[in-house]
Amino acid sequence: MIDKQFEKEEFKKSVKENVKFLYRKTLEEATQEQIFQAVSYTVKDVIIDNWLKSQKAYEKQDPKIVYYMSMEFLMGRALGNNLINLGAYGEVKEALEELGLDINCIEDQEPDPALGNGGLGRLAACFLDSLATLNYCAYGCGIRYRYGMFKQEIRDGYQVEAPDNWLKNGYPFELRRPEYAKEVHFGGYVRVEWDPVNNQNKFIHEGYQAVKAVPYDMPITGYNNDVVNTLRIWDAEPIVDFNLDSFDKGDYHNAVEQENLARTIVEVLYPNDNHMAGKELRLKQQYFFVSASLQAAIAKYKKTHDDITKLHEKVVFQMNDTHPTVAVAELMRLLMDQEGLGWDQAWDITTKCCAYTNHTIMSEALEKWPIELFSRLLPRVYQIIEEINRRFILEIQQKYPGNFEKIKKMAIIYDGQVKMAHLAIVAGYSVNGVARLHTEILKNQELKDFYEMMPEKFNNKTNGITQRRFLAHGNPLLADWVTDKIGPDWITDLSQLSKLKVYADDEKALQEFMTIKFKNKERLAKYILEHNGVEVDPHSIFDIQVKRLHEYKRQLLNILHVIYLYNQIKAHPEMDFYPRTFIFGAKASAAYARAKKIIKLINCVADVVNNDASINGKLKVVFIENYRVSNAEIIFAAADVSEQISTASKEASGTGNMKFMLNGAPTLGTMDGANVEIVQEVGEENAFIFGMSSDQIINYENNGGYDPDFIYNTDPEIRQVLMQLINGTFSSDTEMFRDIYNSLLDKRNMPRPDQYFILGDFRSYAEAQKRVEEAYKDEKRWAKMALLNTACSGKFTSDRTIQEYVDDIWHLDKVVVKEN
Ligand code: 26W
Repeated sequence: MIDKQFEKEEFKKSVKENVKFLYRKTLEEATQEQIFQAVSYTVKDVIIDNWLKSQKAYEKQDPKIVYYMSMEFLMGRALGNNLINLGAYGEVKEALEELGLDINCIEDQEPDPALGNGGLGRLAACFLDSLATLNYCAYGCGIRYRYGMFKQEIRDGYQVEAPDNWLKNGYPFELRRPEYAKEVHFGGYVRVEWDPVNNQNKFIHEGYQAVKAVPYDMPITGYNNDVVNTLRIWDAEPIVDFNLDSFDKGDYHNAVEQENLARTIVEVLYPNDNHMAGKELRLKQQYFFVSASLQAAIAKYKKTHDDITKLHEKVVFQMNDTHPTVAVAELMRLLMDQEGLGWDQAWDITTKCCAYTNHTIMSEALEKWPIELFSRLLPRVYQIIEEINRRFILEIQQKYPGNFEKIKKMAIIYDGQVKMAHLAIVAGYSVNGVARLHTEILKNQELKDFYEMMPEKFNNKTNGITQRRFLAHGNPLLADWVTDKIGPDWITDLSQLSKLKVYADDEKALQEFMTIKFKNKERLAKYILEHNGVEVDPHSIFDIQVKRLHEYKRQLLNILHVIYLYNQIKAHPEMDFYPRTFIFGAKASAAYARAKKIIKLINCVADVVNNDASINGKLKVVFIENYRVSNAEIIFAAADVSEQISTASKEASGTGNMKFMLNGAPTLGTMDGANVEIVQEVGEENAFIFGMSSDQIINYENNGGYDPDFIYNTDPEIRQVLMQLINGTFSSDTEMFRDIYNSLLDKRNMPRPDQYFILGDFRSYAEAQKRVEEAYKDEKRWAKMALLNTACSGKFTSDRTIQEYVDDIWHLDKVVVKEN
């Protein structure tokens, strides 16, 4: 049912009024950005009614609440998504047209709230969408970074980072909630005092610096169910005139430092993905949002419950990787020092409230904090971790008497460091991986000792994505076609897509499907022309790799193969070759020099290939600048081939792979992460699988690596490609790509050359690419394959993932908000 607010006339009136009220302008005078704001306020108004209604329903029904604790939420734009979920996109589009406005232009005015890096942050955003849609009460807890993920500009082929000042015009979909502010304390020391009344020690934290945490709430709308949940992100403000305790009075320097602390703490998102830097400010950020969120959760619980020992019946904290793991010690602190519980009771509650998700096995991503830093910054929390560690070591000794290896491998504090994953596993009641293969690797390799000691904690939750954003909003043509064929239920039940299988041999349906793909390719071609100035042919195969730039994801393998194809075409101009457009999009962490060089290489290859008239436009290479959620939606819809080519065992799950599949692009990939399950769903004949298996890779790794020299010396075509990195083919500066060349071959290169088996998998990849070309030439076969990818993607909805979390870990209650 359409809300009154979204009746066209009402809506138009409201937009005009907002423009007047906000900017003292008429619609004709207002800029597109101002109109975006006005439209958003109209939409927010409707959302706020549902938000209040949801709050009322929750108060009445008292459901268990999940707090999804995450340093990152990669939300993407809110306006279009909210309109989809409110069932009002069509009406609003028409209303805007009647006002002479294009909804796409209006949507384009919104900055992408990019408060995340990549997979982990986007997963958090998909989960919030599914939680609201499935009628569960959930809070996202995070940080309101002033500057989110940097904007990527490409200058002379290099990545240049520009600040992302997403709040500069004010963000319409947030609400400041100063009445829920909390204090967070850093530094200082702990004084112990005997408490004769309760017959126990009292720990008093003194000499600290305090920061005020102020929450901003963003509404998370469910699909067509009136549910509005909350993403609560914390801003930091100086404490002045806020509970300044007597200790601080007159301490001018401390006051100034507190002011600085508040100013820096939420300033910027660390743009590291899968690489731990050990920066003090990052630990401050973690403790800041965790402490504030826990305080708020406990306060909320106590408003309507008087027995804190039953907290776990109403509350669960899900820790999105180890980044918020300090939560377990902070919860202990709050339960003991604030609520007055003893250790055993506090531990019992904590271990029933906290659960941990692991998102990576990359060893350089594992968070370990130096004791010195940790104990200085969080003295009381560190004391608690020490005690957790002491008790855990006793447990190890009891279970494995005399086995010091176990202590060495499992201790929470060891080698001068606090190991956050160990803390999360010991204190959490659930440990999950994010795809079947990933969970098996955790159990049998990375976390083997923990799995053997506490097998009951380990479980798998294969990731998913929300079809509301990545099909309904991102690919309206295909969404309408699907609805036309099987009805609209797929929007909340993606398993319905399997009904499309009956069209796999229906020529008319296949043609419609491919016509939509073509139109989406034209849309992307237009985007590329506007943003990159490169003309690409929508009749060519759109072969796409978009994701963070990382060596393990092997964009380098992709571009080396492009060079190889280029050489082939040059050497055999008469050769039969189906035109191909290789499209890349990727941000590299600002400090990751080799990753940035790979971007430069892609752009240098693009320069040469795209400007070589002798190849008749058979090959094009495009690097899409500033890959982010908003352009991702357009990119997935237009893909023919989905590149998922990580070194097996390294990609925990991947979620881009699922977005491509949903939009009808077959996977060209390794048997890694969720690719394994994608192939299982769609059938091997509808994917292009290549490369070494995770077992083979792990086996090599455990036995000192493999020998890329052998390949270099015996495969002249690969050798030619490598030579071209350093002989001036792609840069007159022959040193430009020396480091990349060395990384593949140089034995002095630590820990070993070609760590990611690029040469080892090259031939197998090239053969798989050949199979892609053959398949694409057979139009009917390709159409069937593409359609079947969409039809078999039902498993990969985040609705399914969330329901599994609810059934196995969270045990939430369904709430009813919308009365029928
Ligand atoms: C401490 C620096 C740091 C920052 C981010 C370490 C690790 C991370 C993330 C855990 C990296 C990440 O985003 N992992 C991705 O998580 C996705 C969601 O589960 C998976 O689909 C991806 O395979 C995984 O790389």
